[in-house]
Amino acid sequence: MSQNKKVYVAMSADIIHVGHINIIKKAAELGELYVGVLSDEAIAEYKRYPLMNCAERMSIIGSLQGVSHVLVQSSLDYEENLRLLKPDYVVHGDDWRVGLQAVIRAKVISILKEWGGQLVEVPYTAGVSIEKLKGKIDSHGVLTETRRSRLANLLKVKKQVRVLEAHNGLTGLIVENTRVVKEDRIASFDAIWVSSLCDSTAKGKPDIELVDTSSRLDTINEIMEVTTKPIILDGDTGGMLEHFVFNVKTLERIGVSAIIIEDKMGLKKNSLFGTDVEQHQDTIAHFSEKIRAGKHAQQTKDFMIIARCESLILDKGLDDAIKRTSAYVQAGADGIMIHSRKEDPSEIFEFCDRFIALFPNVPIVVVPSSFSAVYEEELAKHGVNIVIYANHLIRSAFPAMQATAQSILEHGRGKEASEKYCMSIKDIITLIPEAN
Ligand code: SPV
Ligand code: MG
Repeated sequence: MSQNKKVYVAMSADIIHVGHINIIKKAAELGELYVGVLSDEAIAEYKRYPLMNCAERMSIIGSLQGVSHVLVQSSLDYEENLRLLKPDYVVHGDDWRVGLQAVIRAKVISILKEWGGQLVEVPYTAGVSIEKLKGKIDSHGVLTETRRSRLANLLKVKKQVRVLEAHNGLTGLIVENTRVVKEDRIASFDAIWVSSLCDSTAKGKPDIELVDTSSRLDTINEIMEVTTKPIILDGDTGGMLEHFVFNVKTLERIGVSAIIIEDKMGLKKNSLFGTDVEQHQDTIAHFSEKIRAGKHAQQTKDFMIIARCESLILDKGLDDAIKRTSAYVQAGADGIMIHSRKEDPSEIFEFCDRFIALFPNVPIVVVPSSFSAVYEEELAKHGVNIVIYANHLIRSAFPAMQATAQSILEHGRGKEASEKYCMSIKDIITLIPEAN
């Protein structure tokens, strides 16, 4: 090898296959090899949470022949490590020329140019791809423990976790697989929200805790069959304390990561009705007792019980919201959710600023349905750790389906609806592959 040349390779190294070994061999022939192992956060940003943590992956890479140094690459973007090392060569498989990583590749080439470095591309090793291998692993499903702990793990490595609702297998697949390239990063959803509103609506029922626990568990199981991402369940009021303790154990056993329960009692109505309908808030003492009982019943360390405060929904004011959420944290809540039905997010911001001053390490959840103009970054600035898009898949599906039904009636045939609102027959029959 050429001793005075520096070579840089970045990889996630979560599953090592012969393609990685080829790249490492080629790279080591060019000079002293530095391998940047993607941090857990960087992997979680564009794929799902890694199977092994960063320290474990670094230790595996460090023991491979040809690797001289191992360091962390803390984002998909190579810039930080390239400027640190100023390598003569970066080596990568040629498969990144197209697809989601093409933007990252272009940036690597342009930074290397600054000191005359070069990108060396190794022909893609036919037949192996991490995505394929991961697909094979995922097709066997994900183990209960692994899925259950994923939310707590994500919260350790990500400043903010992005969640979208799913109410059946198909919508679960959309949350699992949708990705968008944004400048030099890839955006995806981190977790799945099983909403009471959407689960009920999909079954043609009102959101009043009418859909019973067995039916909610069926929905969760259907989603679990085809996904690997962590699940946060909308647990409504949590029901009677005596029932809640049983349900916590059931949810843990099947691999749900968190339940959010709201401080209401009596006949629960959807929060977005606000004070237009009669809704009653629970007492601090009783709701705290429910949280305590749930935490006491819990069998695993990673399951989370998150307390949702309805004070702003019920016009009780910020002081009441702070008083209540503080009590819920003292009772053992692993996080709090603050809800609002105002279009303006300023009361949410103010709440978060005050809450963080009291409890800097307790995760805050928000559901920006009414204040939907707010950006995730703005919420992050106010310390919001979990953003839930709580109802968007069902809200977008219903008008599309209704327009299709109306079009068939208006035209007395299906052609117009097919052309205007439907995917092709070929696409729908191949949408779900028969084999992985
Ligand atoms: C749900 O998605 O069912 C929720 C959030 O509880 S909200 O509908 O905004 O109350
Ligand atoms: Mg709900």
